[in-house]
Amino acid sequence: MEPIIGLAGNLLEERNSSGIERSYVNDDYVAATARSGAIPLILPLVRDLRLVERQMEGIHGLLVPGGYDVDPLLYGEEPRAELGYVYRDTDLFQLETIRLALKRRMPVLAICKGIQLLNVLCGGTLHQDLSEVPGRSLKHDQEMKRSVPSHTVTAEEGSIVRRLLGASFPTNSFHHQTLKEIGEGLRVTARSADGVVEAVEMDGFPFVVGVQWHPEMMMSGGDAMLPLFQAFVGAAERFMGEAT
Ligand SMILES: [Mn+2]
Repeated sequence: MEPIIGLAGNLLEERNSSGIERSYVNDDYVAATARSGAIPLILPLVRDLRLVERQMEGIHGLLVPGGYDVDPLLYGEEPRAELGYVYRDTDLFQLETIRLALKRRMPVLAICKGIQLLNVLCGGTLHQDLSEVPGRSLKHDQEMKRSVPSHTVTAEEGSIVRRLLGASFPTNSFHHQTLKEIGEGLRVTARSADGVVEAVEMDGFPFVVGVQWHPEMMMSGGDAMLPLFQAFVGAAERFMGEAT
């Protein structure tokens, strides 16, 4: 039986007078999860965080997607001029899903904003804009098709990403924020050539991986990121087996 992967939902604000907000995740997350042998299930954002525990009862792995910028007040910083749009409710909901997943030792794949929230949850901080990063020289907001890789990432020895994707591999890049101080329990396992953190992992857990690139978008253009998704789904399958 396929494991169920919970996709932590986002809110999309209509930028017109209606102010309507839609619960959603990008279809790439759904498609990539389904193609990797799992059943995707979107967990809609709720503002009463007491509901999240039961919302997550039926899932075997948590995928945290990309989204708006993280509220810097959540990691003890004032907003800088370069900060983008922030919607704190999405941060609070998604942080709660990660907290509960870690509490249950459930597999987690945290993508883009997901890796940033994972870091903040563990007490880490972010660069609010890449212009703050000393020595930053690469273009991390590519102007190319979303499935096409634009920069190289180098993975640490003994890491999950290296085992699955190799010592050095190309990724796409769509971010203007990045990890600064690394949270407790996390280990940086991949960087781009200018030193920007591109992956973290949590030792002592079966599968907790955060990546700054968008593997789900690359899945629409080929199989390079399939091993990452399959390993995540495999870990969710083992979690499902232990739970029953
Ligand atoms: Mn990048």
